[in-house]
Amino acid sequence: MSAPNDSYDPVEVTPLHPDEVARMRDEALAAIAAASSLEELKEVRIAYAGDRSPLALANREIGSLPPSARAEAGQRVGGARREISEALKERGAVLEEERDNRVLVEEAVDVTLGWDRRPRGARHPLTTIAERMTDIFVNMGFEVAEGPEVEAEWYNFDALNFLPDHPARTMQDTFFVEAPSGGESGLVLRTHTSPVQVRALLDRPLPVYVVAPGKTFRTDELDATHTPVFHQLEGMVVDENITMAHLRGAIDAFVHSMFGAGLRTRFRPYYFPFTEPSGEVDLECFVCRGESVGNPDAPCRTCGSEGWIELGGCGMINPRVLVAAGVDTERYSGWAFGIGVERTLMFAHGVRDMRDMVEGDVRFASAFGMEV
Ligand code: FA5
Repeated sequence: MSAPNDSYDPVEVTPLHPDEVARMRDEALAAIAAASSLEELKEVRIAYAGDRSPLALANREIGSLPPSARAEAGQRVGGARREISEALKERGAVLEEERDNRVLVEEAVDVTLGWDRRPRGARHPLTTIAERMTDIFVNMGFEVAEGPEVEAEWYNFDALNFLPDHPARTMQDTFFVEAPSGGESGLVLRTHTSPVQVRALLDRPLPVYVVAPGKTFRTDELDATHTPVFHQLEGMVVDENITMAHLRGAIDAFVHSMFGAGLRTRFRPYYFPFTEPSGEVDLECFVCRGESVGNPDAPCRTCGSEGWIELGGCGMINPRVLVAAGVDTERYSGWAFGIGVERTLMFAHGVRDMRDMVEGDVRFASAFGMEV
């Protein structure tokens, strides 16, 4: 810094001369405009706005001016430094945006590229078998229908002709969600996919040909052949002149497509409140084809040497259900069935224990391949 200059007038301190201040400012602005990267701009900032920059040094000379000249010189230098600081900020913003855009392009990751060192996920075999089961009926011309998993008691029980004291309604079988109140039906976790029968009949014009795959819930203990959360495939036809022979034909077509051509089926009498007559469908054991029956030397694990495997329930829809859904029972009749998806997976792939399906061990799912 120069010594105090008490006799300022007309002495001038060169770095504070207006022309010199303007020159330093212009040089700085030109360097800022020329900076083509954030690194270059950082150098420029140090050179032209840092502590040792020409204008910072000039600023120090202000103290050597006589007091009367300090304000004007201070404004001149301060104004130039402000302009430089503004220019640095603006150029910095432009260069940062350019850098961000460049990084987005240069460091883009192609998430669709294959990565062969990590095992690829597979959809759960229950999902894929439920889709295969559904597709067999879609190929026959059936539509897919849906209903909620948290279902009104009316759809799950009343509309299906379950009397108020039917044992299936008790706490042993049903997860109750909300008690009935004010004339409104209560809510349950649906215990079967049959409520979709009523929903489909109320939603669609007749004739109706639908299948409804879905999740169902019962207060069953988890063991080798039961799980509290399982899946069913419901099927239903309501049309004119529908007989049990059509049901038999549709089930046979399903069985042949799913388990193999030529397998026999049989209907055993059974009871469901919503079908009359009702039956259970058995499928000839596709492993031993009945040869294990009475033959202790060649036992069959698939059918337990019984020769038949139970597939699900079925029957002609009880006219009371059709009436609850507003169907003219003089003109229309129908049938329905409900098949367990877990059981179908057990039979189709020889799975011995249903717990393997629900415990989430990826080794179980990956044994079925990478079917998508
Ligand atoms: C029913 O649920 C009837 N709604 C089926 C039906 C539909 C009959 C239409 C007539 C007309 P059922 O309770 O038998 O029926 O169950 C059908 C199938 O679901 C059984 O054969 C079995 O494969 C499967 N299933 C039942 N409970 C369980 C469970 N806890 N775990 C796994 N699968 C089950």
